[in-house]
Amino acid sequence: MLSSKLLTLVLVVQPGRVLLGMKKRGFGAGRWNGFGGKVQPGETIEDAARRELLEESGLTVDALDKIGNIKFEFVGETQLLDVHIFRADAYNGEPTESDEMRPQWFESDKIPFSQMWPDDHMWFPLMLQKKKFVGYFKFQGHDVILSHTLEEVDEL
Ligand code: 8OG
Repeated sequence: MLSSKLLTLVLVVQPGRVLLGMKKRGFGAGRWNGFGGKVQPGETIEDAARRELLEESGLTVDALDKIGNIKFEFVGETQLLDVHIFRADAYNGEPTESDEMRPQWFESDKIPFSQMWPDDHMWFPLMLQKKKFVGYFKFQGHDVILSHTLEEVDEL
């Protein structure tokens, strides 16, 4: 039986561009990603998403839209990562480098998928079109997807 760990991920989107951060250390280091991390005890998932966004990018947001949920299995590991993905279309503050992330804007048609988690190119187009989705990805190591499901849903 696999246990699961709750994680958040926030994509800040502006017309024609997306804010990503280069992960400087830890899990996913060397990859561009949205901002997020583990949900702490006593926190709601959305509170955690806001806290991690602020800690990693220096930004606050008014509205966060739930956009996706992906579960990740890593062969040989007993914990599923249950990642709750949010999109924000407006933000306050200036993107600021943190210990963990170096933020940078990317044009929506120049997203650096070759330097991102290998599942991202499959669901980023849905996220950019504001379509909601659920998925499951089974990884061998951090680079190889052995199998996956991904489907659009009306509600999360
Ligand atoms: O706290 P930590 O930095 O370890 O959290 C991991 C972050 O990485 C969290 O925001 C969730 C996110 N993440 C995964 N897997 C994947 C993935 O395959 N693609 C993307 N874009 N993000 C992921 O854990």
